[in-house]
Amino acid sequence: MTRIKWNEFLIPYSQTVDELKLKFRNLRKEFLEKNEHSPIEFVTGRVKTVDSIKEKMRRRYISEDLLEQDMQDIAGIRIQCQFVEDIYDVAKLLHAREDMQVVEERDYIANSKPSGYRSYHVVIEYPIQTSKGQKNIIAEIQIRTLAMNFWSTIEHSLNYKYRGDFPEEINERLKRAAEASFMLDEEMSKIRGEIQDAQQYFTDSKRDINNSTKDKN
Ligand code: 0O2
Ligand code: 0O2
Repeated sequence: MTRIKWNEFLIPYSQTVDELKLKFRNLRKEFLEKNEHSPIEFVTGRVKTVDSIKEKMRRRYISEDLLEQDMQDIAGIRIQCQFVEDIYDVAKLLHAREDMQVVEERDYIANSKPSGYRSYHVVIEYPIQTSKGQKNIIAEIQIRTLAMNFWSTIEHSLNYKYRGDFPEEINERLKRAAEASFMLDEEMSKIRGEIQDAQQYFTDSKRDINNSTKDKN
């Protein structure tokens, strides 16, 4: 078995994350500049650390030869949305794009994980141009609301502390917090029209103020 040269191995993943972050952030900008509601609120991304890759290889019995195909989140992008409805709009946008190919989807919103985790995962194949020509890279895009992200960030940090083996009381609290986060998303969806009108009003007023300041100068 050849030993992986990690620095070299991760270069295309880092390029993938950089390009995707830029593209999705620009998509948000485009919506805002056209004065439309953007289904994308924030975009973050990261390349999995070597330690984390090795740990997942052991846990999932992934061999070095199959690493590129079988570990789908070495390049990870996270798209946060205001409303649950936005998540499905983002998923549609991903399907319609010609610069990437959706290869798998996991809807942990309709089917939340036993932990209470909710998110929509889209696995894509993304072509990058390297010094040796084109290379297709697998990347995982996690689409979630701000509330889902809040819950999973806290649960993820606690996981580091307890290594998944939560005391019963914490487990119960996390489940209750997941239900509260679900209800928050539902409430926000119900008043979505009101919130969007308010946001539109705020954007229009800001533009009027900017224009009148420009006129004065
Ligand atoms: P941890 O473990 O959460 O503490 P910039 O382009 O300069 O604004 P930067 O600094 O490169 O961005 O990072 P960015 O894009 O703002 O966000 C990096 C964070 O994204 C990571 O934080 C992760 O929390 C999060 N993230 C994004 N996508 C994924 C994903 O698919 N999986 C996971 N696990 N995390 C993701 P940290 O501090 O690197 O890590
Ligand atoms: P990281 O970088 O620490 O976040 P597996 O890891 O085997 O369960 P698989 O089949 O690769 O999963 O894909 P899945 O379940 O679609 O996505 C795994 C990723 O989803 C995790 O990455 C987390 O980012 C997130 N995730 C899944 N379940 C949970 C959960 O219960 N709580 C939280 N907070 N996040 C979850 P990793 O591999 O853990 O890496």
